[in-house]
This record gives sequence, C-alpha cells and structure tokens, in this order.
Amino acid sequence: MLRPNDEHPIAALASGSGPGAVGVIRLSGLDCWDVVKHCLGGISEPTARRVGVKVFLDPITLESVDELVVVFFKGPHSYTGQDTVEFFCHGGPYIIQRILGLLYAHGARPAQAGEFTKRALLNGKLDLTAAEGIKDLVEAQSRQQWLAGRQLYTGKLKEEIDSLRKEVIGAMAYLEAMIDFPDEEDTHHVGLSHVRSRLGNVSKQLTSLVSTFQSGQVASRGLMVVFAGAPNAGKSTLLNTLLGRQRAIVSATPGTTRDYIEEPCLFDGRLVRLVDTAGIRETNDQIEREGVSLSNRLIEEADVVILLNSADSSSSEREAMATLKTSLQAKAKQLKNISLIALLTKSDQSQPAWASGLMPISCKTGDGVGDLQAALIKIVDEHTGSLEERPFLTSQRQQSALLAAQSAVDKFTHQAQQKAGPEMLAFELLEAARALSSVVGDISNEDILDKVFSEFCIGK
Ligand SMILES: Nc1nc2c(ncn2[C@@H]2O[C@H](COP(=O)(O)OP(=O)(O)OP(=O)(O)O)[C@@H](O)[C@H]2O)c(=O)[nH]1
Ligand SMILES: [Mg+2]
Repeated sequence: MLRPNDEHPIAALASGSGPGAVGVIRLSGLDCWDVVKHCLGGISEPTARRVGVKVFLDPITLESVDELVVVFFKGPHSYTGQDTVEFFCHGGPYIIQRILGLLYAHGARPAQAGEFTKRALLNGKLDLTAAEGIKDLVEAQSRQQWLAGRQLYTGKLKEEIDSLRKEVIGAMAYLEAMIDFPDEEDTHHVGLSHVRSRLGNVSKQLTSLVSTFQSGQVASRGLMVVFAGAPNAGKSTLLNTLLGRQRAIVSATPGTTRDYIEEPCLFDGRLVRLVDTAGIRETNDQIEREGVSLSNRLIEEADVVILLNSADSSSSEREAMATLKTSLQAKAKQLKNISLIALLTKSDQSQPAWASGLMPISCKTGDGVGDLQAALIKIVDEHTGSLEERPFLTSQRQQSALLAAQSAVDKFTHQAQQKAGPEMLAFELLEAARALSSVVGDISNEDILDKVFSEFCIGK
C-alpha cells in the first residue's frame, strides 16, 4: 500500500511556530538516523526511546548550532511506524531553521501537511477516524472540540462502525449460504426473517448515528452563526461588538458589506463562528447581488440564524425578515435544526410596538449583548450536552459514507420485501459493508486521503 517515496525521510517542526522555550522537530523515514548522524558527530543509532543530550553541529563548518535532547524511535514502534527521531531544541526560529536546513541538506525533505499522520495510517498505526481525531485534538480550543477529537482518537466511533459492519457481514455470510445451498427452503425462510430484523436494528443505529452529525459539527468546528438582515440593520456592528474588536467596516451607507466575513470566537469556552453577511435586498448592482446570493447560501448552512430588525427599519424590510423567518422555520422542520434568534437592533434609538417578541440589543450602549451571548452558549450546550456519552460524527466525509450505508441497507429491506433473490440482497449488503469500511479507512482511495490530510498542519 505504501507508495515508493513514502519511506523517504521527511522532517518538519512539530511544535507551534514562533519563538518558544522548546521547539520539537520530527524526522521520520527509512534509515533516518543516516540523515542525522553527521550532525551529531557521526554517532551510531542509539538505544530506542532513550533520551540523550547531544550537540547538533553543522558537519561542514563544525559550528555547534544547539545543545538539544534527542529521542530515537525504532519502527514500527513510533508514531509513523517508521524509524523516527525527535529533537527538543531551543525554540528560536533561527535555530529551528538551521536544524531543518541541515536535515534537508543531508537527505530529508520537508514534510507536507499531515504527512506524518498519513504515514501512520498507511502503516496501520491508526484508522482514518483516529487521524481525523488527531486533527481535532491539535486544533482544539474548546472542551467540545477536545471531546470530538478524543472520541475519534480513542476509537469510540470506530468501535460502533465495526460492530455495524460485523452485523452486515454476518448477514452476507447467511445469504452466501442461501446461494450455495438453494434447496433448504424452510431454513432459509426462518433465517431470512432473522437477518431482516437484525438489519432493521442496523438501520436504526445508522439513523441515530447520522442524527448526531449537526451536533458533532457544532462540537468539532463550532456553532455556525449567520447574521441576516437588511442593509444598515447593524450586522457588522454586532460582529465587531461580539468579537470585541473592529473587524468589519461599519458605515451609515447601506450596502457596505458585500462579501461575507467569518470569525471564530469563544463565548465562555464555547467555540462559535460568527458570519457577517451582505444586507439582503433587491439590487441592480452586480457585486452586491453576488453578495446577497452568498448570504442566502450561508443562511442555509447555518446552525443559528440571527435575524436583525433595526429600530429604524422600514416596514418592507421587516416584512422581508418575517418571510425569511417563515421559510427558515419550514426548512428547520424538514432538513436540520436551525435555531432562529430575532433581534431588535439599535434599541437605544427606540423600542417600537412592532418589536414586541424580539430580543432588544444595542451595540451603542451594550444593552442585550450579554443576553445574546447567553442564548448562543445555551444552543451550543443543547447540541453538545449529550455527546459525552456516545459516539458521534464530526465530518462531512463520515456523514456521506454513513448515508450511503443507510441507503444500501434500506434498499436491502425493500428488495427483501419484494422477495428478491439472495444474489441481489447480498449485493446491497456488500455496498453497505463497503460504505462502512470507508469510514474507518478506505486507504486505497487517494482522493479521500488527500482531502483528509490537506486539512492538517505541517508537522503532524
Ligand atoms: N444608534 C445605534 N446605531 C447603530 C447600532 N448598531 C449599528 N448602528 C449604526 O447603523 C449603521 C449601519 O451599521 P452597520 O453595522 O454597518 O450595518 P450593516 O447591517 O452591517 O450594513 P450593511 O453592511 O450595509 O448591510 C452605522 O451607522 C452604525 O453606526 C446601535 O446599536 N445603535
Ligand atoms: Mg455590514
């Protein structure tokens, strides 16, 4: 399964960039000690997993670059499964660049994003869900992200997928027997109904797992909160107020924001992604029209839509917001759980009668800002509160594979009701088993691997 250059030694900084007390440099690949030994005075491969303090030299000028800690891991007992050396040097950017430059000059090449973890996967050290978990753990800013990463990394989701796959494969074995011994009809009848009921359970478990997707995404990427409102409703001002800094341009001219602006922030430890959009209105301006259609797309992807009605809004603007609210309520029933928060912005100007039932907020005085934050925190907790106890989905990739598995199981049930032959039934189950396998690691699919690992940082 390894491609030819997958064993070539690669090196990168594994710790964060920028000055730090300690920098961690990782080198991994076939015979990687040969790359480093020139820089450590020619010493031979040390005992694995034993910490040594060494001087790192430029082998040509013999200049000492740093005194550092070195640990050697003999493959397969390493993160990647290949021979690996880790250096703990002083964390100054110059030292790190010098050390990496010398490693590259002596046979290593720079690692690509996620390449160490990709090697770990290809060497069977982890499955694809655990690799995704490592990404979440590395990026975790909130407890919810950490929970998402941990349940993937510790194999909670994998266990669930494996047990579903086992059920499907058990049913396939039974159908194979039906194909091989077609004469035992009585036994077949009883057996098939047993298989159908077991697959009914598989279908229920798949439905339950698929239903965790939105909440899992809220945990792993944060709550996506999109602002929607007429031009000048105060969307960009609200973004700046919630972020506590001037991020978006604010002006009294309607139509100021044309593109969308997405910014992550933490509210009491919960990760929220705030998205400011172009004000929604009919317009002949081509660029603004693009912005409005982008706003509508973002609203569809949101977990929460904040509908802004400003105290100085016109009745037609309020009508447009009311129509949007009704259509989102209908969508929320059918598609996903979109929460809606309707605000009266610029409440310092006036609190008109039509605004009863809206949450008043003024970015000028700060009134109501805390209430809005509390409402968003509550929504995050409603999504993620139950995730501690159960496995859940965190990526679109997992979701698509499970939907494919579910569709195959549903087809099996339908075909079985239609009294289809065992070959046909076995085909649907094979599709379901394949889709389930792809969640934990279809390592023959280069596109999927590239997609997963392109989202990693270099050094992981
Ligand atoms: N009095 C008062 N004025 C506000 C408040 N919030 C925003 N404004 C003013 O309303 C005007 C429009 O604000 P923006 O935040 O740019 O509005 P927007 O919804 O982003 O507008 P577009 O980008 O054009 O869609 C500016 O002059 C703001 O200073 C508020 O709470 N109180
Ligand atoms: Mg704006």
